[in-house]
Order: sequence, then C-alpha cells, then structure tokens
Amino acid sequence: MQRGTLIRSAFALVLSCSTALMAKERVVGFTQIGAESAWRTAETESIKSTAKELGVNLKFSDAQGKQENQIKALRSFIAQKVDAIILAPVVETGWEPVLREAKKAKIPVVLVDRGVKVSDESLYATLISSDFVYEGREAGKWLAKRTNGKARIVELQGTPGAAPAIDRKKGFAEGIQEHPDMKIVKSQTGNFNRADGKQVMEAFLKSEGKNIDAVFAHNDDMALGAIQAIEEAGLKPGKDILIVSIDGVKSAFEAMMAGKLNSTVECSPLLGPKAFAAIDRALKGETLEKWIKQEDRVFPQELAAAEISSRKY
Ligand code: GZL
Repeated sequence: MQRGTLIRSAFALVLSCSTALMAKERVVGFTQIGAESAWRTAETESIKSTAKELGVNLKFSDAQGKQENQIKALRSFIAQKVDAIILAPVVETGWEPVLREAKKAKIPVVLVDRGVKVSDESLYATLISSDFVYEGREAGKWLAKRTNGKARIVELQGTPGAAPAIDRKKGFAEGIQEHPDMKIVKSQTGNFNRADGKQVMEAFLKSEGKNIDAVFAHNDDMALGAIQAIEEAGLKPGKDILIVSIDGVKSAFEAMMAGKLNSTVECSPLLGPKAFAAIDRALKGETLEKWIKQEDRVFPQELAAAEISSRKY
C-alpha cells in the first residue's frame, strides 16, 4: 500500500474512533435514598431532568431508605462500568469498602445532599450539599428571637445517623445555647416523613400537653405532620404552639400563609445541574473542591406570600 494511502487510512481510522468516542453515550449510576419527603422527590426530579437534558443515560436506583440497597446499587454500577456515580448517602458511615471498589474501578463518585465519614477523602470527588449546622442554627436563632429566649421545645429529628439529622440538631443547640430558658423537653426521630412526624407529635402532646411552646422539626414534612397532630388535639398550630422547620418546600410556604407554620429554613434540592457539572470536571481528570456548598435563606411566615410564586420545588 502506497505511503500516502496508508497515512490517509490511518487518519480516517483515528477520526472515526474519536467521533465514536465523542458520541459515546455517558452512563451515570444514581443511588437515591428513597422518596420519604417532598424534598427528596424534588431532588430526584432535578437529577433525572438534568440527565435527560444532557442526553446522559441515568441508571436510577431507589434504596427505600436502606443503606444495604445503596451498597448493592453501587456494586452493580461498578460491575456495569458506568462512567460516574451519584450517591445521596442515607447515613454518614459504612461506605469506605464500596467507595474503595469504585476508586479501584476508576469511577468518580459525586456525593449529593448528604456527606459521609471516611478516612480518605479521595474516595469521593466532591460533596454538593447545604450546610446543615447553619440551617439548624438559624432555626434556633429565629425561635429564640420569636420567644424572647423562653420556650419549652419538642424536637422532631431526621433519620438516625443521617448527616442532616446530626448537624441540624447540633446547629439548633448552638442557636439557643445562650438562652437558658429555651429547653428541648422531648426529642425523637420522625424519620423525615409526615406520618411519623404526626405520630411522634401525638405522643409528645400526650406526655407534655400544655407544656409545649414550640416545635423544631428537622424537615417540613415532619412539621406538616406535627401541624395535623396539634390541630387534632384542638390546639392552633402557629399560635398555641410555634413551629419552625427546614427545607422550604412549597407546602411549607402554603402552611405559613395559612398561619400554621411560623418559619422554614431553605435547603435546596435542585442539585442536578451542579452534580453533572462536577461529573464533567471529574471525568476530565480535575481534582474538585471537597464541598460545593449550597447557600440557603431563612423564610419567616411574613415573607411566604411574596415568595411562594417564585419557589421552584
Ligand atoms: C437534606 C436532605 C433531607 C431533607 C429531608 O439535604 O438530606 O432529607 O431535609 C430529606 O426532607 O428527607
């Protein structure tokens, strides 16, 4: 074969391979915690719709709230040799072995919405999440101001071991610490869902009755459950018992407009665009910052009417 022909055919081969590579569909595995709250559903929608817009083949797994299901999904994604993984970790611990398997397979893992405790931060590309300590602290500070530093508080915690539950509790305690007359008289998990939040609030009302001045709920769904329990007990939520929560979902704004919820601290679930941008950077070999922090705002009741039309989740 002539030298010129050889070079031309080699060039054609390289071109066709690179075109094929460029056209190669990106495959991303996403293991989601579950569908326990309106916030969670909004996060899932954000990631799925962004994947669709970008033409990414998203392999989605709903773990029904179980870590073992997330670990199974991660191992399946690794076996399928996906290009990258998005993990919303249900709890902070127990991820090291499977994250080592992903690292060995050279598959970048982007954490969304909750962090993990690992001995080696290179096991994940980055964490895209809010600052839960800030959220809890702002909720505590708001309540301290609203009650002039005097309140008997019941707390509805998120799921045990989850980063937002641990850090929101910590932040709230910081927010009220300089007010000795603000006391958490009962604290129990409502698992971030409305039904459990209602059930736990019913138990608090039975045991504490008129001794409750305020509720701090780690998310809006549990706050909405508590509102139902308070009403069924013949009391006025938002008046007889103040309620402050976190997430900023639309139903929380509706409850604030109805005077039943007093304040919510935003926690954006719209993490899809940032998750895929981080994957792009990781696949180009970039070393990302370990925390891409979401900025959140506090929404007291008086802002709800003006803000609700611009809420995106
Ligand atoms: C926060 C997220 C929490 C929400 C809850 O990033 O992990 O989990 O606050 C959700 O509504 O269930």
